Amino acid sequence: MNTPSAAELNFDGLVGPTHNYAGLAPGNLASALHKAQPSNPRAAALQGLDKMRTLHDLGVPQAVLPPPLRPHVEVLRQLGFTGDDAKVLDHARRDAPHLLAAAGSASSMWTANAATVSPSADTDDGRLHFTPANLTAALHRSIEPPATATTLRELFPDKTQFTHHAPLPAAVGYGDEGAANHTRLTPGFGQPGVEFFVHGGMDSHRFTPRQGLEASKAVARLHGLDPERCVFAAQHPEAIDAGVFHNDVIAVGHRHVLLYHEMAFADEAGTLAALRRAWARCDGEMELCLLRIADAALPLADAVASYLFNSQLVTRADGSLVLIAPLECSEQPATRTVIDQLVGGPGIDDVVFVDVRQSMHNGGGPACLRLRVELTEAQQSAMHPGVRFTPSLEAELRAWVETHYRDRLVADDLADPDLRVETRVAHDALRDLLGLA
Ligand code: SUG
Repeated sequence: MNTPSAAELNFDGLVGPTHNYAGLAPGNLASALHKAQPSNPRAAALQGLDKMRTLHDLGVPQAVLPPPLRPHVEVLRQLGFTGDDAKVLDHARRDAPHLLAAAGSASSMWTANAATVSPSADTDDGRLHFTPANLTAALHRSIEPPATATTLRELFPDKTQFTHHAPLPAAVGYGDEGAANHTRLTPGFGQPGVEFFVHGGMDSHRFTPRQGLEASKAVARLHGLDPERCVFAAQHPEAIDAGVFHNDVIAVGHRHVLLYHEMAFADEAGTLAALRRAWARCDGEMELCLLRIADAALPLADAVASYLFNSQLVTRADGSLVLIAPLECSEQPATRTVIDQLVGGPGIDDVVFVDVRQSMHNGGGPACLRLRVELTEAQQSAMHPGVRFTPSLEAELRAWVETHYRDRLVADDLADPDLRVETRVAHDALRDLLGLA
């Protein structure tokens, strides 16, 4: 149960004004399916704010992470394009549209990939640790870490409370996609828990796994975690080939509950045994609740299409657990049946469906859009207050979106000099609004 001294905040990525569908993401079926369709950045950002408001109204502490400035002209310069910004963007549009798309992606919205976070209850120095993900699997995401690192340092500046590590080296086998492959289970906020790291297995044929075991182990070392309360498990290779590019597409955990699909892990029995052993090292009477969804009940392809496992599991103000599921889950019969059976049973008390379709079309469900940070009361006081989600911040953010966002974007627009100006003005206005210098 909640101890009053600590709370889990969900930091949702604000969708940036260049949100578009470029088909850039390896192993992500939705991204490939929606490639080159027009996007609606304004709707995407408003859907994100709607989701935050839903959680806020449930009594779940909510905050925002601001997006970096895009297009990222510097990466195009690094790749050999020269001239002023307008020329660089136009040359890329003509000669290498895939590079323009990478420079223009708003992919930082999926903050589950921003970093791995270990709360102070788990770390040997009693500080909260952040390691920004290196995101080496694709160019458009590999340019995120420097800005993410800067933002996290800005929001969590107090060195006595927070430790910020550098992203891991960018080498084959060290790919790190952050919290999307990291789940923390705990008998209660503020208490030591189990840190569960999932990496890509070796036998996928269609898609290359994104998360390396060596990367997960390095993060656990950097964060000073107790090895007896860490579990490392490989993803099932068939799942990766079926479009499970991150573990959070096939499993979700919160407090004492882990909801997972039969095909999530290469060695299901071994993984569950390791989780139980690690759980036994945590204090308290609370039993670990492992909710397994069989492939016969929900075939892997349906699980990937509906994104059931990319739901958020959150604790409502009254202590009950709520599944925040994508609207698509209510529309797909097999998923809907599974949810109806889960709700009211052990572990999950209720379900709320949210419409994040603009993000879903790029393979980003509710859980992709948030980074969980468990903070003690002192740490909550030490973080930058301007990003705490409140109804008044929400109103300001809605007005900001309405003012600065387009409602249609296609590939060539990323080279539009007007868009470059619009995104800069929006970026500066947002920093003011959030009280960032
Ligand atoms: O890295 N999509 C992202 C989606 C990330 C979802 N995050 C989690 N599962 N935690 C990705 O695959 C698509 C961009 C494009 O194609 O335009 C993209 O990057």
